[in-house]
Amino acid sequence: RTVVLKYSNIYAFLTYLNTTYPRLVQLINIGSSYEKRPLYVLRISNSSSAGTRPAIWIDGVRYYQKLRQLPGIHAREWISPAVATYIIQQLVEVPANAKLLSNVDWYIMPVVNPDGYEYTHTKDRMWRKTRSVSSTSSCRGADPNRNFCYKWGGLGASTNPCDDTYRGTTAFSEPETLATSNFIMGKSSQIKLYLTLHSYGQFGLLPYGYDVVYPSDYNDLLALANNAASKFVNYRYTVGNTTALLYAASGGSADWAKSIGIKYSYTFELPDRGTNAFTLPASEILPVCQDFFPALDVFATKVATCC
Ligand code: 0X9
Ligand code: ZN
Repeated sequence: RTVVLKYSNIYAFLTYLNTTYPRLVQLINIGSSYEKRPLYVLRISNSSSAGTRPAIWIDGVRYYQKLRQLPGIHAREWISPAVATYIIQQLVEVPANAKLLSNVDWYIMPVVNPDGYEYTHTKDRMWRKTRSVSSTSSCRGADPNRNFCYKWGGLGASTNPCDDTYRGTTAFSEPETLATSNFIMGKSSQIKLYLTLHSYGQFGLLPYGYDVVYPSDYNDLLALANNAASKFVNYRYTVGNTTALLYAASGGSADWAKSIGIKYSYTFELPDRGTNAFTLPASEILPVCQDFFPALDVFATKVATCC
């Protein structure tokens, strides 16, 4: 049975983990959204050197006893917080997954855009952006994935506050992207892999996405992504350069993560391929999560010694 959760239920789950597994998890408040909801990152580490080991960042997933749908950076993409939360639950509560914790720390932020998430539950299921108020328009919100500072304001980002891909007034105008970037910057020597979960399309997307540009170590990123994607059984993903596979879109979080020196930076567009699009049936949530999870072993193994 799938239950649609309010953001308060997410706090409840993260708080529950924080009190139940104090030696394994640390709940970190990294700031507040425009509407003053707290922004949370969960650190998962079994090591006394937590905070100094190689680490993996993931944004966008959620699972709690029974799996429930939650959104990530784009409010309507409910499967991404679902997968992020599932990952949290598996890493923290399933002893068989302990090997995933043996060499790396994990930083997981299930909901980057809680205001938009709440809005998709209460007012408009298809809302995508943040909920900030504009001084020049009655339209609200900016696209968080056009609001990061790397190549901000270039191709594929709108200057119109009423558009779904509105870039915002400035880079990091949105408190959600600013807080997220500040936190990651503070851990940038530790974080070796940045993974942002979106939907839909079933793509593993590699930098860059602002234009058809390939980083010099593209083949390293491609080899790891292909290795990870080879673990998927029921949902096949197409892997390649973001712009070549999708479209150019500047100010994206994965481009920014790559630009600050995080070697492995990926955007995964979770299922489906468009049949149900953003409204993936609840019956597919758990299969999508279970299919995705084995890829993390590939990432963790690489990150432990990569760079
Ligand atoms: O347009 C986006 O932000 C992403 N697709 S979505 O349908 N989930 O909105 C793709 C982002 C890929 N990254 C860049 N193009 N920079
Ligand atoms: Zn998205």
